[in-house]
Parts: sequence; structure tokens; C-alpha cells
Amino acid sequence: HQQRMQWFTDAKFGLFIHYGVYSTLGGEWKGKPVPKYAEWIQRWGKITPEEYIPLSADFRPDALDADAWVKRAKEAGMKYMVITTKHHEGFCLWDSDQTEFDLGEGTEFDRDILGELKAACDKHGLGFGTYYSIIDWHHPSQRARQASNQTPMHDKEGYVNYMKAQLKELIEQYDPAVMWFDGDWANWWTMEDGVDLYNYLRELSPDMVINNRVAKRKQFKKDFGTPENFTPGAAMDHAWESCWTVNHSWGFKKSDTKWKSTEVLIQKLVDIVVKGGNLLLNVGPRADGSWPEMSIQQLEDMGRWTSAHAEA
Ligand code: FUL
Repeated sequence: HQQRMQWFTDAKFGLFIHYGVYSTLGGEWKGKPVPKYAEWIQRWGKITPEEYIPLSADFRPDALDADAWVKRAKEAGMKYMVITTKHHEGFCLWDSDQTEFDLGEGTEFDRDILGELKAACDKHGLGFGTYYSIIDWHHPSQRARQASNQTPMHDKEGYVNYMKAQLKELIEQYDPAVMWFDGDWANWWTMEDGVDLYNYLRELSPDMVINNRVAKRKQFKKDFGTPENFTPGAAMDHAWESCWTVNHSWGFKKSDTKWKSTEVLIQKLVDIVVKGGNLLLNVGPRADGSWPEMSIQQLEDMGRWTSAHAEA
């Protein structure tokens, strides 16, 4: 365990990317900004699956330059990245055999963006990580829950098999160094389910680092803890990574101008590193793959600081 985790605890600083069909809306529905996180717009904007699914046709990452993304991270001092390969909306950023709601059949765009990012990470020496949500608002097992939180989970076994098949695809195609789960709070997801999934992945990829949201995050500590918008007050007896975003929303949101200052971001990095953790700092690209100017600026500013203070 110690040896498997070493590169991760040494890494200290990584790039988080929230990117999906929600990026096409930029946090606005029918001309109006929708409150809260932009990647939750389907829920908070009460968008029906009939309205949401066709939006995937607008998701065309034509301006995505994998090399430029990874270089921005590297120059900021980051050692790995984690990208949302499937957020709660259920859309998959790779051509999955398990669904048509993906960057494959779902759109006319035919580049393998995860493959491009993985290749760029390999080229520049960064670890490549994949975020995968357990909650899936598109999958038939949970689609009805959109309307009411009381609807029982339908065919859980079928959905768990779907997840396992997709995770196997991600591992076989992109060999991620980190698997970053989310959505562990779903009331139908148990500690036992999480431990089973963890063991399944451990066998498929013995060295992959897996976050604690694979099971119930409050009880499960393997492989690392995931405080969100929060930095613990002291060092901990297990590996951990705090995630923060450069503004307020994780996914691209046009109306979100609450950019954190470079000073605040550097203070967070230092505070986290002295306590033995990692900082996973998030950027939300626009649907076409370009980044908001401010986030490019913030990473450049951090790079000036990290390179001046880098250990020999
Ligand atoms: C949360 C999610 O619900 C947010 O949308 C975001 O992905 C954040 C990092 O984790 O649990």
C-alpha cells in the first residue's frame, strides 16, 4: 500500500477537470442562470431527459488541445490530472460499449479525447486520472428518481454490472493512475457495495490509486480521503486530497465570476502541503475545450510561484 501510494503523496498538486454535456449550457437554461453548481443544471433547472439528451449533440470539443491542457497543468506545478469521464448526468467522455449516451454514437465528434489526454500526460510526465460518478441520472436504473427522491432504485444489480463493465473499459483503454469516485451518498449504495467494487478494481489494476468515495466516505479511508471545499485543521493518519475550484462552480458557468485570487490559491496549496495532503484544483472548460481566460491566468500565476519555490 505504502509503495503504491508513494507517487501520489509525493505529487502534492493536481488538476481537476469538470467537463461534460452540462458544459454546453454554461449554467444557463432558457436564457437564465440556474443557481448552484453548473454540472447539476439538469437537476436544479428541472430539465427533463427528453430535453437534456439532445444537448449532447452540441458537445463538440473541437478546440480541445490535450497537449496545451497538460502543459498548463505542468507549468502550474501540477503532477497529475483527474477528469470527469462520467459525472452525475451519465454522459461518457469515451466511446463506451455500454451506452449510446457518450462521445461516440451520441455525437458526430469522433476523436478519443481521453486517449489524447492520456497520451499528453504520458508525454509530459503527469499521472492521468478518471473521475466516475456512482450516481447516474441517465441510466434507466435511476432515471425515474429525477422526479422524486422516493422512487426505489430499479435493477441495482444491472447497474452495478454496467459500472463494472465501464470501469473495465476505462482501465483497459486508458490505464488510469487514479480512479476518483463520487456519488457515494446515494442511499442505495452501501459500504459493502463499495468494498466489493474496490476489490474488483484492485484486481484489475493492482497499482491504481482509488479515492474513498468508492464506498461510504465517512467510514472508508482507502486509498485516500477527499475533503471537498475544505482543508483539514491538522495532518491525518491516512493519505488525503482536498479538492477546490478556481471560482465557485466546478463545471463551466458563465455567470460565475467568484474567481479566487492567486494569493488565496497559493495559501491553500501551502496550508495543505504542510499538513501532508494534496490539492486537486479544478477548472471547468467551455464545451469546445477552450478554458475561461481567468483560469488560464490563475494557473500561470501559480506556476510562477511554484517554480520559484520548487524543491531542488
Ligand atoms: C460533488 C459533486 O456533486 C459535485 O458536482 C462535484 O463533482 C464535486 C467535486 O463533488 O460531490
